[in-house]
Amino acid sequence: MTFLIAILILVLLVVILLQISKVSELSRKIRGQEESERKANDRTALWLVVFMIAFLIFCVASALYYKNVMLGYGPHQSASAHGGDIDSLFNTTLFFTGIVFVLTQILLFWYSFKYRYKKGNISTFFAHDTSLELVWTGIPVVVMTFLVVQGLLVWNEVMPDLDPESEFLEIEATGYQFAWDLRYPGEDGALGTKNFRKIVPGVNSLGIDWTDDKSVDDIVLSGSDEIVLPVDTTIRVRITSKDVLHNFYLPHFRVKMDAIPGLPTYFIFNPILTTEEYRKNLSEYAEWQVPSDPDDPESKMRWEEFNYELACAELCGKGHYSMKRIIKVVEREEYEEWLASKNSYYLSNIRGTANDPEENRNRLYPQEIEQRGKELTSDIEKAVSSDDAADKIVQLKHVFYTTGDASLDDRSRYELDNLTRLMNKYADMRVELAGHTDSIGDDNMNMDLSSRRASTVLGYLVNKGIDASRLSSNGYGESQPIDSNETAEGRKVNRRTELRILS
Ligand SMILES: [Cu+2]
Repeated sequence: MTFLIAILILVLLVVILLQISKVSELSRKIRGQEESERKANDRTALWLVVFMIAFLIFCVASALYYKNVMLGYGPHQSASAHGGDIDSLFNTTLFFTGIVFVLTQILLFWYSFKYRYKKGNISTFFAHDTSLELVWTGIPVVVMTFLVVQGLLVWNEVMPDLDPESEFLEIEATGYQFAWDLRYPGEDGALGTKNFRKIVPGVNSLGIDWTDDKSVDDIVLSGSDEIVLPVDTTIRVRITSKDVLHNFYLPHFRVKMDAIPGLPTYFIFNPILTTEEYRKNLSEYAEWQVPSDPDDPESKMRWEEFNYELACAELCGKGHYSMKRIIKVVEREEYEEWLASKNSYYLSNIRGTANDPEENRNRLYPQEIEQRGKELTSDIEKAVSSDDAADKIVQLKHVFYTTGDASLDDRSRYELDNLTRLMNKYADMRVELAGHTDSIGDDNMNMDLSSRRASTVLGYLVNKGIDASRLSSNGYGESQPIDSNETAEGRKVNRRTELRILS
């Protein structure tokens, strides 16, 4: 029995020894793992610091590398009067946010390094610190207030209420999928009123009210025309949209505004650099002194091909990109010339058509009177200088009578006043006034009517002080048609008053 107990004790001792050696072997293993984990932690922490340094260097270096393609730096100085203030506002914001950015990155990575796992380290716990709260609330409040006030000052430069009496050019931009309609005021400097109820697709797509005198000389640029603007001029852009949200963005002038259906917006800017001047600035930079077409070394330099751009800065649909337009800023005189070369939309597309409002039909606009004066002057000058008898006949295209009667329509006055002026200019000119009718009606009655009409014109001229001895009048009735009497148009041409220069 004693022997048995001794053997059992021995076996148990062996088991204990074996277990002890196992435990020490296991603890040796664990100790090694801990060591390697510690090393891995140290390595990661160090790499984080290395990454931080590389990342900050990359941020600064890439900003410096791309400086010259960013607006506000290098060649892309602002082309508008207020743009410099926007650029410096961006710089001020960049300064403050830059400090915060660099500091937070350094702290983030440095703390990851410093407070990596170390045996025996215990985190400190604190629930509240009033002075810290004050610091991280107070500093942003002060900085934000400063930035907001600066921003408001700049905003007021772009959105002032202009005195309607002051000198400025107002144009209107209407966005739609996918283009802009640009409307310029004509000589009167004022845009006519609009009403969406007056929109007629293809005819009056802007809904301009043609009965408003201000709209008569308005110019509407067609889709691909350059938008020409005068330099050193306050320009107010009225911005609207016909369908979805668009955005009128002139990056080089630092202006950008949403075009909202039903809610007209605007901005004001003053271009200070013409396209030519801007190109000249660009030409001083090496990256602009390369051919504009990389495949063609003979092509123009990049700076020569530069143009200001209008872009739609709202993702308004799949044709969004095609809303890009070229803006050309020129000297005042060149702008005036360009504007004068553009025709009034109303006078060239609406006037005299079925779309011309009823109340405009019996009116004559100053532009038309001027145009008619020019026409008659050149017709008479041609007749005077020509030796051909056929050229001696000038049609008085804008002399009208009441139907079937010889009394003058009120609108004839302008043509006859022009004729009076020309009769005074060519003081020895003797003329015959000839009345003609179409073939409708009785021959004798037509003869009588045409002769009465011619003598009405003669009477008008005598009344205006032209010596009666220089004038004669004759009625030719329907005897000398110049067009077919079978059609209404032909008859209209045949009913006419002519001037024949006798000497
Ligand atoms: Cu758009």
